[in-house]
Amino acid sequence: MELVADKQKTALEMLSSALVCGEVEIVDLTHTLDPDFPVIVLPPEFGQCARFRMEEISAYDHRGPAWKWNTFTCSEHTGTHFDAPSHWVSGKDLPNNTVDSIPSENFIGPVVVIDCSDGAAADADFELTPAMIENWEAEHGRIPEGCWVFMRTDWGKRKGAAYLNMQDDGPHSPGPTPDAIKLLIEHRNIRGFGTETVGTDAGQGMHYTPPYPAHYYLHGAGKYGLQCMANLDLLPATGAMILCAPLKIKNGTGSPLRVLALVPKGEQ
Ligand code: 23J
Ligand code: MN
Repeated sequence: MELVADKQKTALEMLSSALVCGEVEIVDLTHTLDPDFPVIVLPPEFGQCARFRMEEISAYDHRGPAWKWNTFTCSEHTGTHFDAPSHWVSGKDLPNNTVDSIPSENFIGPVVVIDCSDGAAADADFELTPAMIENWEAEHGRIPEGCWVFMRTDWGKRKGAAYLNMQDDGPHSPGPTPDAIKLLIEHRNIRGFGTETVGTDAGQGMHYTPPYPAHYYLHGAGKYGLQCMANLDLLPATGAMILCAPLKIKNGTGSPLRVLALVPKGEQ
């Protein structure tokens, strides 16, 4: 009698079993869309970002006896959201620079997390620098090409006015220096950069050269941004993957979305 060899499991079958048995866990990195969640506030001469709003169409009543539904409105850049290259002037002429045209393989991939939470707790204007990235790499290895890089600040745990941290001279929240973002793009060729703060840039990011350097360099290089994320403290420094598919808005510069991380058990 012929022996039937055990069929080798495909990568997807292995992932499926890992999810079923809890070997790989799902961590939600998304804030709830809520009218109270802060949006970026720009200097008054500029157009402003709309908060999330919801209006009831019917709720099992005379407007619709057996159904409930709502209409919501918001900016492309409200809540936990994705930034496409067309969001910034530096990326305006790139091919596939809008949320509906970005090739979808970019919406799933590995992520590394640089923990800046101690620095951000001590200084609201904490800067992620090239030296910090190199120190991180000395401990965790080189940032792989095509990887998402998340800057953990625990800013997602802030409530109310402490989130934007608006002062007389504008908002104060941590972010990367121009050189740090250039290092990640030019020498590591990352796929995108994600933060827990209201932008990929620091609150005072308009004072760098160029202003808002994360937006300027990332989108000019065809890279993506994720902002207003939550729960980055539940991710390992390396070894997680994210799913981050924006809504398919025609010519959209960004979109609110659900960001999910796949994390090996016991690594959070
Ligand atoms: C417009 C202008 C400046 C910034 C932003 C938007 C964002 O942070 C955003 O949501 O992309 S810094
Ligand atoms: Mn944005």
